[in-house]
Amino acid sequence: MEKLLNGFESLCFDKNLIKIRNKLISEERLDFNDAKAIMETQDINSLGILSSSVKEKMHGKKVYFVVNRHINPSNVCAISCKFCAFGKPKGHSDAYEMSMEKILSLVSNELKEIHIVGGLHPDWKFEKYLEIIREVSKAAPDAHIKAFTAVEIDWFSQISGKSVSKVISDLMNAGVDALPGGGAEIFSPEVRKKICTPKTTGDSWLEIHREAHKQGLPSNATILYGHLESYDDVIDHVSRLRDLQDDTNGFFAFIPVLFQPFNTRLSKVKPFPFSYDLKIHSLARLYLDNFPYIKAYWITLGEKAAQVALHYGVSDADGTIVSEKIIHDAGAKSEIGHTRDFFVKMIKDAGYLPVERDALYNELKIYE
Ligand code: V47
Repeated sequence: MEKLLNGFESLCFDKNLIKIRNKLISEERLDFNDAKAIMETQDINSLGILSSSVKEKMHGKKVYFVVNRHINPSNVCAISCKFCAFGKPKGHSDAYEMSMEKILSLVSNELKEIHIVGGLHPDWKFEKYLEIIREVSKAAPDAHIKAFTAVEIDWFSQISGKSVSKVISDLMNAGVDALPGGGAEIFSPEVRKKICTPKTTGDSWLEIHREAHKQGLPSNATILYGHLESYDDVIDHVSRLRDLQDDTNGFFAFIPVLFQPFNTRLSKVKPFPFSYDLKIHSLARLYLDNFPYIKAYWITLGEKAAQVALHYGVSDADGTIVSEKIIHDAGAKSEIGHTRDFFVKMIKDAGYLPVERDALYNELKIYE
């Protein structure tokens, strides 16, 4: 926090940020007006000083990454969200279903985290998803499995007739170690209606994570931004997450996911300036004072922008991923995966200390 004490006032030309700096020093929680000031500021450099100071107070120079892999067993999806280019109706020429053999061929014990999500398949039974988890868990006993968004859990509950609580305990018994943060999109019912009806509501998404945390299953949370949302929608989203985290303390990371329009039914959405990405990551770090990690999702941001975001409150660079499909179907320009060495260099070149982690944020190796 030294940077905030020494000379901040002489650099900063936004008096609202000076107020926020004073609150951070006196450890006072930011409120709606502070969040609005962050989203409206023109003083991006000072915002970076604020958010990186808080990040460094929490983690020093450490920035985490994980050797992970994404697996999407099928893109067949019973619903069609306007922002999504991945999901396909059954029988579509681009629809696919992986066999168990194919899924297991993607798994290795070198991986520390296996991230499994996919479409809401109209024919697959809940038992099939449990079987995938059991088999992956057997094939890679040292890897943590982070699988199925709250939207999938809601779907499993509908197709199996089991309660959300039972679905979660069955998944945990099969080998799920954490839930990914996807499906949160934006909680505002008005915007959600425009981009993804008839998906799980924001309230249900939050209740499913509350139940997971109650059962000891940690999770992440995302926001999909850069489409039709207003600043107030963004602030409402992070406020609801902060409230839930106050109750459960079950979230690890918050992940801003930048909307990619290509091949989607929202392709006419105008691009936002890069300052908007930096504001969202900074807001996340400053407002979500109870979230341990803010993640830069390099797949949507692009590698260079993700590196810049390390100076705007980000403490986690996600991971190797190997082969990303959901966002690349919507035109992401980043690579589909990267090596461990890439992250070590990317983090070091930004002036931070790379720390390899597992899915539960245990530190595995510090790259001095
Ligand atoms: O919820 C779909 C997003 C998400 C598009 O928990 C799109 O560690 C941008 O949740 N443009 C899934 N985004 C991704 C996700 C995630 C990613 C990395 C790490 C973690 C984690 C979770 O993908 C969906 C949706 O918001 N998505 N289509 C699109 N066109």
